[in-house]
Amino acid sequence: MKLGIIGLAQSGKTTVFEALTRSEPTPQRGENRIATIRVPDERVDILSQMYQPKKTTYAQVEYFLPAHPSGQKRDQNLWTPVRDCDALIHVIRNFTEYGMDPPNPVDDLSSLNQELILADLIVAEKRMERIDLDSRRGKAIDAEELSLLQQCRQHLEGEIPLRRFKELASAPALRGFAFVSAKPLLVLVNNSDEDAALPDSILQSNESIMVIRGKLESELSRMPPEEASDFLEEFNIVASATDRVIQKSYELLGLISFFTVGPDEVRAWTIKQGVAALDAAEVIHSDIKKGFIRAEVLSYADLMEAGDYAQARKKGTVRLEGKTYEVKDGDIVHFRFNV
Ligand SMILES: Nc1nc2c(ncn2[C@@H]2O[C@H](COP(=O)(O)OP(=O)(O)O)[C@@H](O)[C@H]2O)c(=O)[nH]1
Ligand SMILES: [Mg+2]
Repeated sequence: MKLGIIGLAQSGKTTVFEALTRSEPTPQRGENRIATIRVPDERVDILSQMYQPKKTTYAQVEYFLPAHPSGQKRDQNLWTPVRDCDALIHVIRNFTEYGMDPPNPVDDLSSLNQELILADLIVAEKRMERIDLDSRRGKAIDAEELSLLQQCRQHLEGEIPLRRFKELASAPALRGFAFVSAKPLLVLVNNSDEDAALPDSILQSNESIMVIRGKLESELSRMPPEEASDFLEEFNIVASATDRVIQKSYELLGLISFFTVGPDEVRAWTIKQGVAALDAAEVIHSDIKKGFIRAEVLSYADLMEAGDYAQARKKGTVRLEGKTYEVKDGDIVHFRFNV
C-alpha cells in the first residue's frame, strides 16, 4: 500500500511525513521522500511469541512525499508523482503561525479538491477529443470507455470528486488514466499542539477525516518510548499518529490482514476485504493458487481462546475451506496445494 501525501504549501506535509514515518528531518529540499514502515499489529506480536519463528514479518505501508508541493498551480502534471499511489493523504493546516493567515481548513480542503477535479477533467477531455477524432477518421472506438468518460466528465463538471462513485472510480476501463480524484482520500487536519479537536466547520464535508498534531507528534515519534509515554498522557494521545493513520487507511481502502504461522515465519498479509481464498493464496505465491487444494483456517480469536493450535483443532474450530471461501480479517491460514 502506497500512500501519497499532498496539501497546500506550509500545511505541514513534511512535518506529518516525519511524524508518520518516524524519520529525522533532512536538510535537502525539493527531493522526493519515501519511507516504508511496518504496520503495527499486536496479533503478529502475540503469534510470534507463540511460535518463536526464525522470522517475523509485518505488513508494510509506504508513505510518499513528492518533492514539489502539490496543489499550488493549475498544471495537469502537478499530480503525476502521486498517480501510482493507492490512496492520498491530504494535510490541512489548522494551526496558527506568526506571519501566516489564520487557518481555514474548509477552504483549503475545497481548493485542493478542485485542483484534483480539474486535473481529472483535463485528462478526461483530452481523451474524449482523441476518441472523437478517431471516430471521425473512421477508426473503431471503444463505446464503453467513451460512456464512462462522459460520466466522469459530468461528475467532474459538477465539482464532485470521482471517489464518490465507487463503481466508476474502480472501472477497469478507466484504470490507465489513474484519475487522482478517484483515489481514496484521507484528510488529516493538522492542529496545533494544544488542540485535539476537529474543527466543526469541516465535519460536514463528505470526507474521511482525522486530527493530527503534526509538530507535537513528530517530536514524540522521535523520543524513546519511556520518555514519550508521559507526554502521551499529558496530551491525551491514546495511540500514535502512525497507528491511527494506518488503521484509518486500512478502513478507507477496505483492507484486512490474514496470517501465516509456523516455525520458519509468522507473517501478516494484506488483502482487500471480500477476497476469496484462491486469490489470497496468490498473494503469497502464484504456485499456491495454481495447485490450490484447500485452505485450513483458524480465526485469531479462536486460537486465543483455545490457547494453542492443537487445542483449537480438538475443539473443532480449525476448518477446511475451499477456493471461494472469503478470507476474514485475522484468519490464520495454511494453504494445502500441489505443485
Ligand atoms: N504549530 C504548529 N506548527 C506546525 C505544525 N506542523 C507544521 N508546523 C510548522 O509549519 C511550517 C510548515 O511546515 P512543513 O511541514 O514544512 O509544511 P509543508 O510545506 O507542507 O511541508 C513549519 O514551520 C512547521 O514547523 C503543527 O502541527 N503545529
Ligand atoms: Mg515540505
